Amino acid sequence: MAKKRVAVIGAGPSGLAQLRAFQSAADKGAEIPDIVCYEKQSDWGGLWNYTWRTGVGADGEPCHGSMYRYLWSNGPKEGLEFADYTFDEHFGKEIASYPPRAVLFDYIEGRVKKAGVRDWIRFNNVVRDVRYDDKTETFTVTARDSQSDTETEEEYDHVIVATGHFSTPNMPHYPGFDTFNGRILHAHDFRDAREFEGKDILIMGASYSAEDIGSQCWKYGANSITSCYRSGPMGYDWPDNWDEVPALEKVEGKTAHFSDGHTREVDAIILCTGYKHHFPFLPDDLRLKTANRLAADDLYKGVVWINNPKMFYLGMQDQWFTFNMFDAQAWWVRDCIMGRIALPDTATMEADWKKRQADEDALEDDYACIRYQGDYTEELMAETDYPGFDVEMACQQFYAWKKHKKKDIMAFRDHGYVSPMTNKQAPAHHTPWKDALDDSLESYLQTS
Ligand code: FAD
Ligand code: NA0
Repeated sequence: MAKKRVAVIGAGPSGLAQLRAFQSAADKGAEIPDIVCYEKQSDWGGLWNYTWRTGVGADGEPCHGSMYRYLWSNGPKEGLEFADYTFDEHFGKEIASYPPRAVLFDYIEGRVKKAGVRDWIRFNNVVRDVRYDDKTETFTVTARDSQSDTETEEEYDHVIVATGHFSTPNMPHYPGFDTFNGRILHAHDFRDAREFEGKDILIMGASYSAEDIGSQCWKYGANSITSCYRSGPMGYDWPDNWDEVPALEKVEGKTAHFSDGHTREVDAIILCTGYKHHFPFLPDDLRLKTANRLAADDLYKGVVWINNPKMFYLGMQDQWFTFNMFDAQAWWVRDCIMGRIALPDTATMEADWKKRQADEDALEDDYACIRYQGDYTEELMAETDYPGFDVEMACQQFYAWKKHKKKDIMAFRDHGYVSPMTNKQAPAHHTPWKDALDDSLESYLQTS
């Protein structure tokens, strides 16, 4: 029988987890399918591959990057650590718990360099179209190589979509935006907080981007920060020059009007209003449509596209757990493709995601959400040979992180946590986050 062919779309943390999953099976002597990974950027790492570009990239495609300079992990690294490649192994020592982007990029890259899977990736290749043929039971993947300016069309038995879902901005319109006398941008296009030094800024939204982009602007010298919420406030004990206020109603000139009647003069508006699941390369019958939630629509076990179970999606959930959850998914998808895991009938798969959503809807608070996603990760891990880890301990680190944020939102990154992989306590970072203006790998890793 001819070898199966598998297309992986995207070489971010999810796609790379998939490559590592197959490579680890090959390492143990299994015969694996032929894998081709399409990556539209010139390097791997997904969002962790920083670019200064915004808008349209050099290849004429929408720029994928939503990362900005000076970003430090928003959760403790102990919650995202790979079970098969620890921070300790990569850096040769324990490092502090909230690594900046460059440090996490180095860690992600370390594992796949060791696995030797770079040759499986076609860089500068944007997937433009995927079609399924019922007669041949294969997918045709059409991609454009931006270097050679040529198109390829190839057949695959399986397609795994790992293109992320924090790249296409959700951009609401409010009255007065079209005549605002300042800059309006989405978090996706935010790059360097120093642009807003001395400025009065309005942040819209009340989630991670709002919290962190506001914090960056505060750290790098914005004059004032006003953040406004639609549903509920973030509710942290903000610094004196940060006000959290109710919803924006309109802007007039540079004046922002809020629903409680008060007004504020602002120089720039940063829309931290979230992202859309967007798959312009997929036709209706293959395209996932879901809200940003812990149990996505139409995905059995959170990964199998129930309308055509030869197709898979990785990392499409909202995320507490990240890299090790993507691993759990990738190992599970690998085993499904390799015939080690059998899929049930469509009705059972449909009932599965609906039950997961009903369970999610019943969760009472963030602590329960963390546990829920930990349980999901554990469920998938238990069905494969992924090394596994102490999920309960990882949850405990997340709980401590939440308490540290509540206590002091500008100092939570000064804490260290215990690795669920090595059981070792991370050291405190040498400089408090608010004073550490250099986010380079060299600066972070120095010991004093
Ligand atoms: P991505 O990282 O988005 O990678 C997707 C890849 O697919 C990209 O390389 C892209 O170029 C490629 N691609 C897209 N479309 C195509 C196409 N048509 N053809 C070919 N290739 C394509 N998580 C944490 O754990 N800790 C954090 O501190 C953290 N910070 C974050 C900060 C920001 C600003 C954002 C937006 C997210 C953050 N996240 C964080 C969450 C993030 O989602 C994950 O860490 C991770 O990057 C998701 O990996 P992914 O591979 O699923 O998607
Ligand atoms: P994110 O914060 O970009 O995190 C993504 C927010 O936008 C919600 O508060 C929502 O309000 C609000 N919103 C949406 N539409 C609105 C509208 N029309 N008017 C006003 N407000 C609106 O997005 P979401 O989806 O969490 O919140 C949208 C990801 O990026 C996260 O996974 C996070 O981990 C990652 N991230 C990480 C970091 C760091 O690591 C930094 C930034 C982002 P409502 O009313 O719907 O609640 C440091």
